[in-house]
Amino acid sequence: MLKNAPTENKYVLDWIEEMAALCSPESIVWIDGSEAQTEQLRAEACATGEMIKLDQEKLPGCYLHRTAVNDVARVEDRTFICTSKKEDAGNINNWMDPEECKQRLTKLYRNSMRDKTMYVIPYSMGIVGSPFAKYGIELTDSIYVVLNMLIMTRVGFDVLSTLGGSPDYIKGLHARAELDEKNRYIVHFPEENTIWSINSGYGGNVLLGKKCFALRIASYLGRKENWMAEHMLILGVEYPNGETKYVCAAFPSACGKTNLAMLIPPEYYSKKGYKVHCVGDDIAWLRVGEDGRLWAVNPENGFFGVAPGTNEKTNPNALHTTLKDTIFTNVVHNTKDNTVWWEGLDKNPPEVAIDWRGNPWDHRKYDKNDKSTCGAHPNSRFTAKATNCPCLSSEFSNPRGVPISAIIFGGRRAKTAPLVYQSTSWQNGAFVGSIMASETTAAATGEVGVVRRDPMAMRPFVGYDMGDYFAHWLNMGKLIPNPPKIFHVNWFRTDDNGSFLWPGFGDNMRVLMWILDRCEGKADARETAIGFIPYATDICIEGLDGVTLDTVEELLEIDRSAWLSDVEGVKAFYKQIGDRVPSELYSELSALEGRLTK
Ligand code: GTP
Ligand code: SPV
Ligand code: MN
Repeated sequence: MLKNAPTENKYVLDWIEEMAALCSPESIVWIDGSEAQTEQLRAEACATGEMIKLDQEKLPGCYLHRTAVNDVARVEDRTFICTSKKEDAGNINNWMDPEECKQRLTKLYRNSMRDKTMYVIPYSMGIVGSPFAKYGIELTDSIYVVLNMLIMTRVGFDVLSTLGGSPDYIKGLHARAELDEKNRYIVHFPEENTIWSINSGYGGNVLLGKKCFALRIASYLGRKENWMAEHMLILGVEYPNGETKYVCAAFPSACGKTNLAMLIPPEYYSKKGYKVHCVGDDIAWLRVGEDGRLWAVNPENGFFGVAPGTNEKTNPNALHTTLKDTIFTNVVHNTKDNTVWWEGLDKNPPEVAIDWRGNPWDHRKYDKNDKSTCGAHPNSRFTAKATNCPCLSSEFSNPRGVPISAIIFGGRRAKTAPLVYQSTSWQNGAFVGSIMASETTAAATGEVGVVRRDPMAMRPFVGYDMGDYFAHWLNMGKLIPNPPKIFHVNWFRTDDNGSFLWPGFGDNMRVLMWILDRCEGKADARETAIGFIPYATDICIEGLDGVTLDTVEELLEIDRSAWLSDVEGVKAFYKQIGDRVPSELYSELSALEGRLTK
């Protein structure tokens, strides 16, 4: 079946041969990245009903896809790190013995592609040929996966020619199989550069370049090779004098990365000439540059963004990015004009519509307190090209990446975490990242809205032991002569009625400016038990409706008893991680406790 293969790489051909023998596809098709082949695949997916072609005048190049009802988010309980020693995967990850895992999954893959086509997708995370790029090949039986990978990564035969005869690529095997949730597995063999995914057709479970490779496998490689793979957006703030400063921010899934990455400055700033440019919205690969600073590249080529809540006010840049060449997943289909809709897009839900499950949808029955009445799934998404983003940074395709002034951690915390605070050193900043917590969201299956510890927003994405991951952070600090300053933000603090105190979205720029001023030594701060806190008067609220100095004071308040109970939560969490948590972090924790009880 591998006649006329576009490569002679023995490591590639032998592996595909072996996987094809296992899955028994009817044919094998190599994905070349050409528009002609892509168009043919779109047509095929539409012919079988796998995708719906939307109105091509209103939404040129746009399609709708619905996944199975039981398959709408990442499945963390079905995600495994299969290292030969259990302790190398750590206590936070699910672990399976690699051989046992392969045996179990081999049974599931056997003949799973009978009568189907196996697509071979050669792709690059990062600019093909650049020193920071890493290559992968995904085998899949899903055209939807192929079309998404074509948007999210750099696909083409140039990947194969750049790889040459080398074995240095990530092997990914994906089969939809029966979409059986009980036999759904997302497994990683970091010691073998291999990813196996079966019985899912959804996003992070199956677009293997994204969470599986660019975070789980890459974090494992980064530790060995002294770089970092992080769940971070990258953005640049351009000053009126033309200079641009870059920051990275790590927030858990569905906690505001895409929104922050594409923010539109409030008029107060835009009038003065400030601009924000998006380099990435989900993943950053970070390396120490020759100049001693930390440099970031976005290894992706598109955005897999949360649809609900995206609108002309909250995130016009994201909305405009999705107006062409976009695949929508699990949103509402407006069958009258053949367009799409989701909760929070506008106040005009379609009269004649199909919901994300594929059933007729009556918006009059929508009850915002009952998620089952939603037209779009809360984790419905758009897959859109980075190059269609109106605020895409000119540095997006710069293989060197961008130098980072600040790293920002953040989560959803109704209480406890203030609007912003600054750590006191790299070590203290790593500690701040390690004690992060956030209310869970619909991006992963399971309960929504419960606080869980999510260090560096990487809890579901570290491909090895969490304690070793913390140690790697501390070690990287020693390797960066001029490290970024580290901050923590919380856009989600609520008042006693449960309403957000902070307007968020574009107005988050006001907090970013304090952060950048701190990096330049231009803004003052108050030293508190948890770190440096702004003086309320230093957060610019000019032009903000309904936010007073008192609101900002409230947003910056630190409730010592809430923090002390958080400290107890951290102790329990560190204990759960196990004995590889570095002693430096325990010192930071007891110092924090000491300051809080003083
Ligand atoms: P992933 O793609 O899952 O990694 O999510 P993300 O971190 O990119 O989150 P995204 O920007 O898509 O935002 C998720 C949800 O949070 C959306 O419903 C947004 O409307 C909401 N959100 C984002 N930023 C803010 C903010 O500043 N304030 C408030 N209140 N909500 C926000
Ligand atoms: C996330 O959950 O953080 C995402 C979506 O970015 S997924 O690709 O499904 O992981
Ligand atoms: Mn994400």
